[in-house]
Amino acid sequence: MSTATHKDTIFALASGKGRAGVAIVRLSGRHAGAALSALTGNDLPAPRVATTADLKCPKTGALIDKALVLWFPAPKSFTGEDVAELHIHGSHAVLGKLFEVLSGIEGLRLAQAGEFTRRAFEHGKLDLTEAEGLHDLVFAETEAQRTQALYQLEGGLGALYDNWRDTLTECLAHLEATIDFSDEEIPDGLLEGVRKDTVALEAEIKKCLKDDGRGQAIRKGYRIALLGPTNVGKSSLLNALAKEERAIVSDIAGTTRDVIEVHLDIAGYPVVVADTAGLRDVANEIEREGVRRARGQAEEAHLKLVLVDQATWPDIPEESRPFLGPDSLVVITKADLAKGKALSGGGKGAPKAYAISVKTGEGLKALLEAIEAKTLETLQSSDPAPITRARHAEALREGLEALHRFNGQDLAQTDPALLAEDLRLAARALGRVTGRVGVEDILGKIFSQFCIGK
Ligand SMILES: Nc1nc2c(ncn2[C@@H]2O[C@H](COP(=O)(O)OP(=O)(O)OP(=O)(O)O)[C@@H](O)[C@H]2O)c(=O)[nH]1
Ligand SMILES: [Mg+2]
Repeated sequence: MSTATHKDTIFALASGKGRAGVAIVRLSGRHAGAALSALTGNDLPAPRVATTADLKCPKTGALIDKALVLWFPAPKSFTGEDVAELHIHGSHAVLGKLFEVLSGIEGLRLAQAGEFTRRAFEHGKLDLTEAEGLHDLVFAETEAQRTQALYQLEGGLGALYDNWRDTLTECLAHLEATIDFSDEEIPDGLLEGVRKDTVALEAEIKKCLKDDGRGQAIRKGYRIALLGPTNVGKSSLLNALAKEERAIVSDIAGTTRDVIEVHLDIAGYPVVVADTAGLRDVANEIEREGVRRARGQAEEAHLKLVLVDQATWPDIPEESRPFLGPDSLVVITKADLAKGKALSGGGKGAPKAYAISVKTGEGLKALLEAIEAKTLETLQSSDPAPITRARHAEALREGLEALHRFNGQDLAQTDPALLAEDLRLAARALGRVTGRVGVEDILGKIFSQFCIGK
């Protein structure tokens, strides 16, 4: 871990934007203490004790605000550096004045996105998975997102990857012993033990990779695409699910062109429902682009709702048929117009069909229950998700490849130095997930996704 020392002291609003009773401005770096003293015109307060203070412009002596200040000397702070927190009144004018004054203090500058967390990482306060967990917790909107983010922030995910890496390091040490020592000095069964551990690890990583997608779906939402011909009632269903008029509904075929998304909380899980353009062959360039986007949504979706008008039921329009499958549900729309026509079942082997009417509300509850069941089937598990980002999966795949190569070699017949290289590669790949090794090149990308003040 690098022990970075930063020249600049950074500051930013750590609390939410907009008018509020209290806003928190955080300073981090070696000038934080001097800046706090200059603002209060006093000695530094006792560490970690909330203290009231008049904040004044050091140059003019003019009062900025009455504040509560906190002083966290390094290394016992969020970033591991000297940190000061100013709890001020959360108005635009107070913040504006304070920022103007802070910018005028020697050595201070506004923080970039994610810079506080990056410093915390560089000072060993958080590993990369914990930093990502912190980011996810700040953005969590549903219970499942909160639980997953907190597990990650608390080091659960990092511990899993560290354990795997420890196993590999131990195997590597045993293997290297066979290079450095003579046969008589090496205990019996050493190589067999290594093989047993690496085979078990390969199986475990493989199992986790199968679970790829769950953690990311909890972060980004379980995706549902509404698909079907024009005028079938896709936008009407979207509005019914959102319980507000999000999409334009009209009896003009081809009303929806762009994808319209609504975010729902279903049983504590995040769900993103996407309304799409009606599927049809059209000359109009804009609508054709809409249809292309609809197909893109269908590809990305965890669940496809294939909408069929009761008037055409049980025929499923040609364009919609490719979307039928185990990850789709058929929805028969406008049931209120069915005039006694039977709308159940799609025949033997056909996917289960749900008849609904957004006019009367009929069938909506059963459809929602089916959506909930599908969501839980994919996202619910008693185990925390082992992969919550694409970069975790990439590193795991790379580690698995090296491990698989290692396990494919005859340990007694192969040069231990060559064997060791594969174990080293696997360990390095896993180490990148927590940021223990070789991550300089990706740090900028990871932390720039954070917000300013985090
Ligand atoms: N009677 C009745 N009419 C409905 C129902 N659902 C939708 N409609 C009507 O069907 C027409 C088309 O509805 P939309 O929701 O705009 O259809 P769409 O599938 O989004 O259409 P495009 O955006 O053109 O692809 C509108 O006039 C709606 O009022 C329903 O359950 N019952
Ligand atoms: Mg529409």
